[in-house]
Amino acid sequence: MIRGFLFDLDGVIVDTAKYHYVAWQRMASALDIHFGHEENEQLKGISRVESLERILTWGALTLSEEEKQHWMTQKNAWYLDCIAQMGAEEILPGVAEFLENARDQGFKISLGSASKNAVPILERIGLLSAFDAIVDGTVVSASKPNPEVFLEGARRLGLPPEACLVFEDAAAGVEAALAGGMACVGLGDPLVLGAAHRVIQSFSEIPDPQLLVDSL
Ligand code: B16
Ligand code: MG
Repeated sequence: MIRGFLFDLDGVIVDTAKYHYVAWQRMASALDIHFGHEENEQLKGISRVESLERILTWGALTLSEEEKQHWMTQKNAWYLDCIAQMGAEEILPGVAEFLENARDQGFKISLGSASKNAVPILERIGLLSAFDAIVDGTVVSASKPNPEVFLEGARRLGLPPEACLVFEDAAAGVEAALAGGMACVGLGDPLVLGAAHRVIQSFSEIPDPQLLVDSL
């Protein structure tokens, strides 16, 4: 029986992929590497360091550890500029209502995000208090599709993995949820997220959490 929800952040609660794109694009263009929307799609759910490694591989560029550190700091500074103006209006459709209903129905709720910026983002959009636990990139080191981020979320909610349902927008995240032995609902393209138990376009489609759980 599902008693807990584990929410990815970027692409599930807010669309920060567009801001990651701006920041990585700026870096790639400074390094003379092609970086388009197709490449950005492949970085969804992937940690900052692994994202950098992938971009360097695409550009066949080798950097020293110091240079890599420099570009990660620079990329994050550009990203922080982008998210500085975020507010509650950026919460994706139906999310706030779904979270409220989930709490009312007694579900436990954790974040399971690869981002190291998750807490400031949740503060800015006013949703930090909606979570019983926060597991983010400052807590875990293994990148999705490793299930660590969701296993730690389940542990912090005091639930076994099979009692948890993960919400994910990235193929790597769906893979992580399944590898952790959890149910998974994908948010977005069924062609990308087909391995999930169910794919929806938005939480507005199904505002009643118990109904969604019963449909799996
Ligand atoms: P940061 P999620 C992930 O968040 C993003 O999808 C991914 O594109 C990003 O590189 C990663 O967080 C790290 O983010 O640079 O802020 O630490 O989808 O797992 O919530
Ligand atoms: Mg995501």
